[in-house]
Amino acid sequence: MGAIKDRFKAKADIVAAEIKDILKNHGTKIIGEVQLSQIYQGMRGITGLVSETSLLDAQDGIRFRGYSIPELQAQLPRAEGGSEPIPEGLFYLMLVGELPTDDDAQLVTSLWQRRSHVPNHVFATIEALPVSSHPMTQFVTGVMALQTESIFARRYATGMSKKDYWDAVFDDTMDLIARLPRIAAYIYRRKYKKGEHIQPDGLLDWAGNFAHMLGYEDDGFKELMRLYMTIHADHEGGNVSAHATHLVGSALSDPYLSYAAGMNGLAGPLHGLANQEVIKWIFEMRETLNTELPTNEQIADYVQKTLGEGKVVPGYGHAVLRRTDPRFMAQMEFGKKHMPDDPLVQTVWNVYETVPPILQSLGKVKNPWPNVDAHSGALLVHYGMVEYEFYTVLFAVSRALGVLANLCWDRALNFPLERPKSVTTRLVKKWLNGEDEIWGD
Ligand code: AMX
Repeated sequence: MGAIKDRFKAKADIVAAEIKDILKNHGTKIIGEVQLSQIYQGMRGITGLVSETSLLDAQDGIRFRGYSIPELQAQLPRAEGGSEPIPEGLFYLMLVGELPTDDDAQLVTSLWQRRSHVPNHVFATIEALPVSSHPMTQFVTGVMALQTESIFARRYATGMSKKDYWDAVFDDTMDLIARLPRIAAYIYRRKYKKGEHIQPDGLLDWAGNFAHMLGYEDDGFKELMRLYMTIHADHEGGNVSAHATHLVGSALSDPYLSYAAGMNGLAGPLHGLANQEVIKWIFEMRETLNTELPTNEQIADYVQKTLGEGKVVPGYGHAVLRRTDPRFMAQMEFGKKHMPDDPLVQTVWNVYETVPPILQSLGKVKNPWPNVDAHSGALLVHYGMVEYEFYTVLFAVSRALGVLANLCWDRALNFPLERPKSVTTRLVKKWLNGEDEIWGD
């Protein structure tokens, strides 16, 4: 672990000194205005966070440390014989800020292999839940049970210097990421495969081994997992899962508690649950229309029906993005390469041709284009993973890479407790009448 930890700390010390300098010389600069409407509308467009690992551009989509998804696909290390990037490389990039060599990525793989043991009480805790529990409920429960292993919590309880917080958070981060695939695969096999569990394969990379423990030995599925785990990892700091992890971590809750909080947010239908909603919506459409491959006209009618029922079209729209999500495009490329004739995948592409103009015509949808969730389910179904309630767990395993790399940075940069100001509508009304100030403590 030493080499990566040392490299991270050396980088973080440089950035900490830069931030100190920036704040000393420019700390009072005004960076924007806040309109009253923004505080009632989910704080959209208010810049209020620092997240070093990735940056979202409304037009170009996500960039991880400056690299776009196609650039990462070309430049990150791959598994032997594979053509997709391995998530270990992306994690290294987010953490250290530099593209890893093959050896660097291999080092991350071996660190995670060594730290992947999950204690029995975690499985026993999951077993205490009804099998019918949603996989995300089981997953977050498993993570909470694993919190007994937190090095940060233990060291904090015995008295740890503030300057060592980052070190304990780093150790927890590596342990937690290493163990998540085992917990997720356990839940999948418990819920859908009669509890027939599969032991880890110590020779495989992190995502390849995850695919193996889920029960999918197809090389195509392993490649899909590498791509999936890479593209879902991070989407700058303000989305619900990243922000919740950061917020809870700012109270010095350990990485297990913080990550679990973030994943409870990911489980919401407007966030990570959308991928299960998408495939459910397509399955229902195929059943209603009684065809495997609906025409664009049939899809258009079905979209109108969905909208008429007061529902959103899942997988379309975004709070920040204003174009087709490059993560959707990366999955579309994967589909074209591995399964161009699959009718479900073709339906996803036909929906892509049909939905944007309809959403555009509503006049209120700011982004009519597909997001990451519009595509992922169809690729998974192709390989036989039809249990769509499980999809958000895959998202959660991937999202650990971004939110936990961020937590390491939060502690290394000594970011303080997050505590924005809130107001009441009563105060707003008084302020509008000139009777009170809107700023308080
Ligand atoms: N279908 C129908 N209506 C939509 C829509 C969609 N896909 N996307 C947005 N709208 C509607 C909103 O409901 C809102 O209507 P209202 O004024 O009557 O309440 C209006 O358009 C304006 O919304 P917006 O500013 O464009 O979007 P937002 O920032 O408020 O919300 C999002 C963004 C993603 C929650 C929204 O587009 C949505 O609900 N999409 C479908 C669910 C989805 O795909 N979520 C996944 C997001 C990605 C992720 O986190 N994994």
